[in-house]
Amino acid sequence: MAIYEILHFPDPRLRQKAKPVQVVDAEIQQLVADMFETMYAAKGIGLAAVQINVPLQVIVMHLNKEGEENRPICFINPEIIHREGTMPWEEGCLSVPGFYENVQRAERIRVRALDREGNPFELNADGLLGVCIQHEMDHLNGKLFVDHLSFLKRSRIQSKLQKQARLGQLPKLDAQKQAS
Ligand code: QAP
Ligand code: CO
Repeated sequence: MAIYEILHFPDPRLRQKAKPVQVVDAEIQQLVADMFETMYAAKGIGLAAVQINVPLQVIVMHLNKEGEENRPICFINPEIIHREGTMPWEEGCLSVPGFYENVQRAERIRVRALDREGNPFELNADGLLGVCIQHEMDHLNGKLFVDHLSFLKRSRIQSKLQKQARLGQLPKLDAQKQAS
C-alpha cells in the first residue's frame, strides 16, 4: 500500500488525458488500493488517477453520506451512456484545496464501467453520487471543476493556490539555508 502525492491546480499534469486500462491485472488492482488509501488519508470522497499523475481511466469514490449509498466504488474505463436534466451543485476537489463553487451538472446519469475485478457494470446515479462521477470523469479528460467557473473566479483561485504553494516552500528553503 502507498499514499501518493495529490497534484494541485494549476499543475499542468492535471491536464493529462487518461488512457483506457487494457487489462485489469494485479498492477491495476494495486493502483486502485493505493488510490483508496490516498483518498482516505486526504479525507476526500472521490479521486481520479490523473490527480496522482497516473494518466489511466481509473476512479475511486466513497461517499460519506449517512443512510445513503456509502460503500467504496471503483470505476475503470467509465462511460456516461445517458444524461438528463441540469442542476447546480457545490463542488470541491482534492486538487483545489479550500475552494468550493457551484457547477452545472446533469441531474441524472447512467454510467457503464469495469469494477476493480474487471467485471462490467452499469449504474444510475443522481444527487451527490451523480455529481461526483461527472466531476471525476472530467479529471480523466484533463478537466477541473474550476474550468466551469468564470475566468475571474478561476484566476483568483489560481493565484491564491500559487501563493500558498510558495509559502509552503518557505520552511524548506529555510532548512536548506540552515544546512548550507
Ligand atoms: C469531488 O472532492 C466532489 O477543499 C470530490 O480542503 C466534491 O473529495 C464532487 C476535499 C464535492 C462533488 C461534490 C476538498 C478535502 C475533498 C478540500 C473531494 C479540502 C479537503 C474533495
Ligand atoms: Co477533483
